[in-house]
Amino acid sequence: MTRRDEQHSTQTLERTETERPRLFRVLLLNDDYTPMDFVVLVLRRYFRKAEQDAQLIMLAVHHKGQGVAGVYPRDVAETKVAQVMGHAQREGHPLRVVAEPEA
Ligand code: TYC
Repeated sequence: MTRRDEQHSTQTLERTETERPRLFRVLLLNDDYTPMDFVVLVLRRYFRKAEQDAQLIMLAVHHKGQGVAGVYPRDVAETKVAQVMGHAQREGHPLRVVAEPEA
């Protein structure tokens, strides 16, 4: 709906439908040096994966080059990227994690 305020010529757009917040995929990227056990630990601690799921995701990333660790609203996804990158750097691992918008 459109409403014109004649004195200030402002326009207010009202919408009855509410948009869902965009979601972001957090991707793990493969490298040759980060230990497999560290990637599994990351998937368990930061992405709440069970041991077997964490192993499968880690191996999929190892073989395919990248894989989805989880899907979250933007602020949550960005926090997880920062937490995981910080942890990896403190341990001296070159693990890379990125967030990208869902299609
Ligand atoms: N390719 C690593 C290795 O052979 C393991 C690995 C898996 C690293 C997933 C990063 O996101 C990653 N030690």
